[in-house]
Amino acid sequence: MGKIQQYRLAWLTAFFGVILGVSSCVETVENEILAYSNDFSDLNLAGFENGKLFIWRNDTLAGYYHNEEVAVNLKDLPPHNYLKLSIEILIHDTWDGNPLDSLSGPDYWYMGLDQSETFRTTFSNTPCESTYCLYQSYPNQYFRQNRPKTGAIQTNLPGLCIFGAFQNYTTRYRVEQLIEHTNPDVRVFMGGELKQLNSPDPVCDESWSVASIQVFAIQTNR
Ligand SMILES: [Ca+2]
Ligand SMILES: [Ca+2]
Repeated sequence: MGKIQQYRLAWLTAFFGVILGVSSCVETVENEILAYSNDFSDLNLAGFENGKLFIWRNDTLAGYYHNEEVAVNLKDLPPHNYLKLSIEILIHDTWDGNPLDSLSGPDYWYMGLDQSETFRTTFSNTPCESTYCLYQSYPNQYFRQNRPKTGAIQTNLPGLCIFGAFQNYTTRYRVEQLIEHTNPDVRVFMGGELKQLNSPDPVCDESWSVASIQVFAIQTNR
């Protein structure tokens, strides 16, 4: 091999080495498909477990729920190595957030795929003063001390039950999660673990409902 050929070979090796190095390090999205979208406006509960609907302020919602789990089973999703979930939920009435006082909290909300819980947090709808504040974990996982309603997309809604006559007692959130997943079928679940031992009607004291669920199938170059 002549000197020029050796030089060319070395150069080509370096060149393709850089290309391969870049492509193996940087993960880019090749395809993103909205595989499932349900805002319950057409009363569609196909594939649901514990699905139930009610109308609140001219909007059809799934719920309302207390210490319950709701799930939707989806089949034949487009090829993917990630799923992105975007779920809008409404947190009604007197959620208490983080406190470990054995009477009123923590008030957990969680979600996950198949058998795996991927997100667990708490919400608080309580007024927050300098002398008294029940913090929530959202938008982080439990346990973090964020002020009530941190990360909300809407707060000026009345409560559903015990504080149905009062503004600012329902809070709307859009919870988003990007999760590694490849199987064409999936079970998306979410649930509440609420505690209100000093209330004669805990379901009226605090509850939650689902306004919409979107599932995106994402394929990257990996
Ligand atoms: Ca409460
Ligand atoms: Ca509570």
